[in-house]
Amino acid sequence: MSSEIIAPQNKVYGRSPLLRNIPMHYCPGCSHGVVHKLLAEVLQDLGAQDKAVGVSPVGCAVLLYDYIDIDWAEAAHGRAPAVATGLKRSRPDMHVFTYQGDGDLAAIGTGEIIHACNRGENITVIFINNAIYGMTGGQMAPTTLEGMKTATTPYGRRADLHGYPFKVSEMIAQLPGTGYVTRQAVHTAATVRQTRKALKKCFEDAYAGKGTSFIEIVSTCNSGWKMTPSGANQWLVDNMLPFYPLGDLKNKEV
Ligand SMILES: Cc1ncc(C[n+]2csc(CCOP(=O)(O)OP(=O)(O)O)c2C)c(N)n1
Repeated sequence: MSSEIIAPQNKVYGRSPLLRNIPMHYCPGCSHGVVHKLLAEVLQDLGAQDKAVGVSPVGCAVLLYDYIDIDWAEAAHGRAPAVATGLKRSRPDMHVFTYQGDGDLAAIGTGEIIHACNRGENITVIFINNAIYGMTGGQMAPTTLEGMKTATTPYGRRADLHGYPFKVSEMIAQLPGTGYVTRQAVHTAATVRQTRKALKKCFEDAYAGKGTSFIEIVSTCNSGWKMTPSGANQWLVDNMLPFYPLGDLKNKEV
């Protein structure tokens, strides 16, 4: 099909000019690459190449700053919301965002994310929930499902021993400082399109001063989960989405 007859909002391939042409370091099937591409497209749509600063995490996405041609800061594990707070307060004219995994945001960085959202910092938070510590070898994360096998829960997560899986977005939506809180995924063309729309709204709302925008993207880590890419997508549908249902959790119009 020729690209001319595909409406721009339906395009799920092609390369944004903001996406630098470097080799991809992610495992085949990893959700991070898809989200990086969407992020580049949304920043391009917003004309934000010279008006955006991202704060990249520690985790598999640590090299995010290499992929997208905007300004970046790199934060210590879990500290991205604190760094983003400083950036946004000193440059309110910029789109400021963090990009964090579940180990980064929901374990070591729990304090930072709760307080940044409770203060209502006008930033966008992109939260990649793959239910595992991908970079360090697949250990249990706060969002690991009950029964899910990881490197540190080889017989499956047990709530009585390891605690309950943490629904981060539900908690974040309770905080008065958040404006838009949504949970999306990128395992199908339809969910990729929906995530692109939600991501754009996140940036627009935070820029308009509506408080913190928070987008959780329910993701796969097929290497850490020890599955094929398509097997991981199916596992996400069968196990992750019933516990982490997709959709908007809060949409505060200010
Ligand atoms: C202060 C600190 N503690 C621990 C680590 C080790 N560490 C690096 S990445 C990581 C987990 C990453 O998992 P997640 O944030 O879920 O991202 P993913 O790799 O799955 O995308 C940990 C614990 C570190 N680099 N710094």
